Amino acid sequence: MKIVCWFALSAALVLFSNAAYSQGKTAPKDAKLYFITPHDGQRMKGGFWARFGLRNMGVTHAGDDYQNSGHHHLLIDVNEPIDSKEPIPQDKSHLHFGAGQTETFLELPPGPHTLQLVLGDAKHYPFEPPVVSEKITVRVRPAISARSK
Ligand SMILES: [Cu+2]
Repeated sequence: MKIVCWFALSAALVLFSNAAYSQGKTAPKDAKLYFITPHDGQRMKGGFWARFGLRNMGVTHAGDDYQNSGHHHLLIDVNEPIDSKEPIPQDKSHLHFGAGQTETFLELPPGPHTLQLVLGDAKHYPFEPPVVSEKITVRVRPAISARSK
């Protein structure tokens, strides 16, 4: 019976700590997240490197709970606003860079695409206030082989 109670208590503590966590970690007001490349409106011939810049905060691995640091997330063609009470989703349009990467090679289908960076904390929650980059648009040109069809 005692064991059951202990589990119930620890489960309650886990729930409580997660609830407390979802408030969002505070970020320095002068934190700035931005794209080093590409720039807004840039036209691409094919695959390209996206490089992430961050000022006044540090980049660390997902799971590392250091103050004023987090890991990058790249949002591709996402229109919904960031919900600071929820962890950043993990799917094809929300890429996590949990190993502390600051760049990635992107190969997107032809056409316009929006890109935006969001910094997430150890548990993938946005900061408070959210540390996000400008949303930029890039245009990927169709490949020559696709054009001739
Ligand atoms: Cu993440």
